[in-house]
Amino acid sequence: MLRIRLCEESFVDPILDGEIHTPCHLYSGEEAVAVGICAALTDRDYVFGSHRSHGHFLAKGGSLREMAAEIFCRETGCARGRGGSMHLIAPDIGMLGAAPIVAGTISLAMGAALASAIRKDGRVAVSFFGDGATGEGVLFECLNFAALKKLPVIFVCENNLYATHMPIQECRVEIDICEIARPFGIKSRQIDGNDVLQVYEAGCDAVEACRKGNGPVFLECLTYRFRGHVGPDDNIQGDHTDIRPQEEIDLWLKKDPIRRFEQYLLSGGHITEESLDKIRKEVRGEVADALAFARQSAHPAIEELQKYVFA
Ligand SMILES: Cc1ncc(C[n+]2csc(CCOP(=O)(O)OP(=O)(O)O)c2C)c(N)n1
Ligand SMILES: [Mg+2]
Repeated sequence: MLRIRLCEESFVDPILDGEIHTPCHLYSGEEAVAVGICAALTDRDYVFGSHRSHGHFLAKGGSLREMAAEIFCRETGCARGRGGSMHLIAPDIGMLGAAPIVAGTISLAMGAALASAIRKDGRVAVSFFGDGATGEGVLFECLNFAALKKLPVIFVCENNLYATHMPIQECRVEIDICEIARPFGIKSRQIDGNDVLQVYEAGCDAVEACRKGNGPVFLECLTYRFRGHVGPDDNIQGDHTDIRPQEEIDLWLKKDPIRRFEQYLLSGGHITEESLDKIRKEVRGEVADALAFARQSAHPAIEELQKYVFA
């Protein structure tokens, strides 16, 4: 979680300075969802992300250097600098891709789960998507088909209460998103997405159900982004303004998933302040190394501009 947070925060200045050109949807505040779920998976399982997937990529075990290089659009990036922040991929470790199209990878996750069921290889596929994706028809088609075929797929809705700048109450009548899976006969739970242990437990249960042929599972994780929709702030008027109520932001800052887990570890005597400091220092070093690597890497060659582009 710390690796994700420090990485995200390290992008803030380069974004504001214009050094990073790709639109960046930062994941600060939502780390417990990606980490809790991915900790329940193995390298052989599959993950599909969205436009806000830095956390999914890192939690699945993606290389920090390759992610930073991709965000800086360099040849050494995980998509060779062609994709940017929203096209993160690492097939070797099961991160099969992220995409900017809202709900665009849900059917791909279902397809991966179908392949796994046909091959009987025991792999589970996870589809991470936001509350905004519940407005897309493809989600409902996938819920039905996955339920019908009992596919090993976990639908993880990261409900951060907003789709761009639209509060959830203005988008839907039923704001408990977990309810939408029940009519399809899918086991569904709403969990505290800022409590990494709760997410992990729910992830383990869901993985077990899928491996036993009792999938799919739907998890709604309640969470909140600490940064703007895209970039560090909500700059919809061209200025840095966050349209979310300050009291709401303050409330969620108190539920910071990293601080909560640190406090849990400290108060239970599972870790000392000194070891926490050591971890922070190590991760800061890793992040600094990744950014230096990205900055030193070459841009894709101009003569390769149309290579890997398919029309
Ligand atoms: C099909 C489609 N429609 C609209 C957009 C523009 N868009 C990008 S992100 C976004 C909102 C997504 O909200 P949510 O799914 O809740 O994810 P969050 O940004 O809150 O993590 C929209 C509407 C898009 N990328 N794709
Ligand atoms: Mg949202």
